[in-house]
Amino acid sequence: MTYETILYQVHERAALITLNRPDVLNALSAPLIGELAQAVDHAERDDALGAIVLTGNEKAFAAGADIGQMKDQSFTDTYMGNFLHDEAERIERCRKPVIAAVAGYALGGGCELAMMCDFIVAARSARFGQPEIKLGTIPGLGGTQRLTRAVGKAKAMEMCLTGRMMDADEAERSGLVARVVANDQLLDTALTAANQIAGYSRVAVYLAKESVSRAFETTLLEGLRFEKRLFHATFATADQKEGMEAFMDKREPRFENR
Ligand code: DAK
Repeated sequence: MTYETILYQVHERAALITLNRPDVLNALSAPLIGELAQAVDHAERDDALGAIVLTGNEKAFAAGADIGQMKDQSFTDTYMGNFLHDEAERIERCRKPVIAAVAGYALGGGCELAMMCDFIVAARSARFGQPEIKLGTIPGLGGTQRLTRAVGKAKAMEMCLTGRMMDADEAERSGLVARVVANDQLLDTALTAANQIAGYSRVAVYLAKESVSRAFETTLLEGLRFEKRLFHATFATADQKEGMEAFMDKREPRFENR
């Protein structure tokens, strides 16, 4: 498969997808989002892979949707064309864990894309923001919702209303990113985590992802019930038997994803 706006590589058991429009700070054009959705699909269908890392370059993860492409669209164009929606949904639907490895700017749709991933590892250089207000519009790909759930109302409201960016340390303190690492450690850290995840029982990984994700969609009581059922379900898998037997035998488990 050849792509024009992204790069696709495999590192052991993880796919590495790199946004690749450096001249425009990886602005999210329709072709880029389309190729990203295809690449996620490709990684999801490859049984040899257990996780995906999504990254940009040193200057930008992505500086938002492509303003040149958006600026002349009418309400009808964006509404009837369902602007970037189907492709973005494909990424959200991915069952394999997706880690965002963010250096430089993650703004607007770029910040929203990073937040769609299961967790974010940030380089010290990372800057997160929802600057749409400066363009006379508002976030449209989850910024007002996911950012608010991640960092709380006060900071989300401030960022969406003023367009202020957060640096990596503030993002980590606020719960937006899982870890901050030195710039030159970013990809290694994200790929190591992806390969660690890919080495576990895939059934257990999917169930864990599903259960944490449910916390964003339901009440605590329903979420706890859901988690308990999934926990019970793991006892129907061979991997749970293998994992616990291996622990008792003091050896490494051999998971077969069943
Ligand atoms: N779109 C297009 N081009 C962009 C761009 C963008 N978002 N961001 C940067 N570029 C281009 C610049 O125009 C410049 O191009 P040339 O002049 O070299 O041709 C090149 O990238 C380098 O940028 P700068 O010269 O501006 O670089 P600086 O270091 O001076 O500044 C910056 C970096 C990130 C602070 C600045 O570029 C900037 O403010 N960029 C715009 C950030 C922004 O406003 N982002 C939000 C865009 S709105 C939805 C889906 C998605 C969305 C909404 C709905 N649905 C599914 C409903 C998303 C909306 C958005 O993201």
